[in-house]
Amino acid sequence: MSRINQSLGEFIIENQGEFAYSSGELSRLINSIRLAAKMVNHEVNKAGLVDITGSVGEINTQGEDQQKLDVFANNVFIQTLTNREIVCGIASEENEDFITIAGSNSDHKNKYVVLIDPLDGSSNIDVNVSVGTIFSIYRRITPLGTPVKKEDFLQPGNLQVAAGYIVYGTSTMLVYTTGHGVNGFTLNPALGTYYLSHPNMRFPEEGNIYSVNEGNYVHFPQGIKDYIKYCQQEEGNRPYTSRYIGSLVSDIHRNMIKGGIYMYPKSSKAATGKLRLLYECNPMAFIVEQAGGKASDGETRIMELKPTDLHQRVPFICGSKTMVEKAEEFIAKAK
Ligand code: AHM
Ligand code: MG
Repeated sequence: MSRINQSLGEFIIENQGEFAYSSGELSRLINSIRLAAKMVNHEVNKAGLVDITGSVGEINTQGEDQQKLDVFANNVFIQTLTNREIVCGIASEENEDFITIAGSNSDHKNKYVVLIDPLDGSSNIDVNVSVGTIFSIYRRITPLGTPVKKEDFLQPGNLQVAAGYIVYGTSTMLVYTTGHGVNGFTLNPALGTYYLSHPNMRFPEEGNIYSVNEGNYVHFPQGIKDYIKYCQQEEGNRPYTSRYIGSLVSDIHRNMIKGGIYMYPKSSKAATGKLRLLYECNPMAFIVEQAGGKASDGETRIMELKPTDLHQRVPFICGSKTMVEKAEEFIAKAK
């Protein structure tokens, strides 16, 4: 039973049953993420005050300019998880390869791997728009006691044990699932404690918000163009409202509360879209589905895709169930 005003720490203790194979490891892992998120939050909040915004002058693995806060967040999450010896490996959107964590006894005894996008939407930092962290947790599939391998990270989304995001917005929220629904916690900055503010979050079945970068319209496949036109037609509860922050976590968070669809389709400029299957789409898909919504690449359920590469990109459509189904209908029709 969830109680309002319950802290995240209390919630984790009282809901141990949620944590499969409850050796306490997964709850300690979520605890470490919540701690790292507080450190990142502190830094993000003072971004306008100190000389920490802007580019660090390096290019990350996807050829994008790395922002200083990206680097900071990446280090904080990796160090927090490494120092606490909770996981056996970490893959980050900011690192080309995964990191193996042997543990102080070099016994490779931990069973979870974490995949993380430490600071998503970081180009928004300079203009004071919200950003997020996204994480995904799996049990390793290679034997305990041996170093992790790439295959431990290349698991389909439907094998995720937990996933979550932190949105650094007007308030900071941590939202996560362990496969038993979705709960949202808001950080009280004065106390440094997250409180259960959004118990059992549910995507409305139907909504009236569509979120897509329409600047790319001419490059979209016909099915997506047709669906966008459908969103704009006057009929029933349409035209829908267009809302696009350009910060995945915030766009999906809003749609989960108000009802809506988010799309980052493939285009003639980007054949597989922009978003990364492992660091962005799978964790968000797990949360969206656990909240009663739907997530697909336009044809196939995101969580059933078999990853082939750590930094693989896929088209991503998610949100209120009936809206995603309608978009899929248009895509199928245009084929
Ligand atoms: P990032 O991981 O480099 O920050 O990029 C991901 C972000 C998402 O948060 C957002 O939905 C999308 O990129 C916006 O891209 P675009 O500016 O092409 O619309
Ligand atoms: Mg990202």
